[in-house]
Amino acid sequence: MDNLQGVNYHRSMANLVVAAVRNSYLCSLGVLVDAHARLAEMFAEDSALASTGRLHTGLQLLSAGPRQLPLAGGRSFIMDGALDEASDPALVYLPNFQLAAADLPGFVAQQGRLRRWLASLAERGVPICASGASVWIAAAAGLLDERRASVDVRQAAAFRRAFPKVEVDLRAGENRKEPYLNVNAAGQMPALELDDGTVVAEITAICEYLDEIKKDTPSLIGDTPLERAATRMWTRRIDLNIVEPATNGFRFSEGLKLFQNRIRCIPEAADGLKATARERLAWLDGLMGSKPFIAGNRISMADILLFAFLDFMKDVKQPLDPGCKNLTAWFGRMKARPSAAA
Ligand SMILES: N[C@@H](CCC(=O)N[C@@H](CS)C(=O)NCC(=O)O)C(=O)O
Repeated sequence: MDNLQGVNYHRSMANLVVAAVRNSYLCSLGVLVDAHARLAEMFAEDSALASTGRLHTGLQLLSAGPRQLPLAGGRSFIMDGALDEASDPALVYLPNFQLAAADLPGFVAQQGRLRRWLASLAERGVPICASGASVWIAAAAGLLDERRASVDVRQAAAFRRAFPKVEVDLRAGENRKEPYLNVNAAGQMPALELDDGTVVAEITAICEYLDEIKKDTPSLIGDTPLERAATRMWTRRIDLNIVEPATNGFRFSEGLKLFQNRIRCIPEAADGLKATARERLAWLDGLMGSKPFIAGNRISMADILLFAFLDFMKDVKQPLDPGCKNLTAWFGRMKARPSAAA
């Protein structure tokens, strides 16, 4: 136990404040309270631990609303006090709470006192953790600006609109599980959720939908049946022959750790898939000749799809072969467009 000498347990375990709003899930706190109690017992019973420090469990359950707080599940709980009764918190935890997604923005806007209290503690360096819907409160208090947050996928679109300076972390594979599968049964991003709850998925379907409803800008699909056919032909060739093999090549090799528990991965296919994408790029390079854009003289969805994925591929060890001179020049022209920087 010698290596524990000097660690300030008194400080590190002291004064945990749980600041709850109505409909909070305080039951999950049972685990935390039990852990504290067990640690306190260990410190009391073990003479080696007792000599290194004293465990002070200062858990306070504070209400951001009335003292008798209604909890999720219809019960209520008499809290230890109000926010201003916090005694020098070393850590603040905001538990998840239950509210319909549509009501969240309004509810969060009403929590001005809690937001100001959190902001002032954060300024003093007190760590603040939030789970579930409480992430909205932390974001509204300005604690997450320019940072990442995990948000329930059903709330992700509304959260993005409310807090555009917070990145929503979907890399943890939530997209391959319920409840996201209710949004997009294919388990992939992007998915476009409309105000009436209808979902459109698949990149090309989303682009075509947006292109059709936005009549005041030039079409990226085409203005005539033939232009549209050419865009769809090239888009399909790029999607099936370049994007899919290249991204699966990545998923089955460099991305294997991230993807192996989400989808069927075939590591032995990775090299072949990458080679397929390279060959099809070389094929496309030959067909490009001096055409300014993939489908001819006008920019289209085919250019944007390929540009976006080549930009991704260069970061995952599948850069465009500089020998593909026409495509390299085209990529440079695409990158120089102001929209590429947006
Ligand atoms: N065919 C799909 C492909 C989309 C795709 O590859 N999405 C990637 C992100 S750009 C994704 O969801 N990756 C996470 C995963 O596959 O679990 C589409 O057109 O929407």
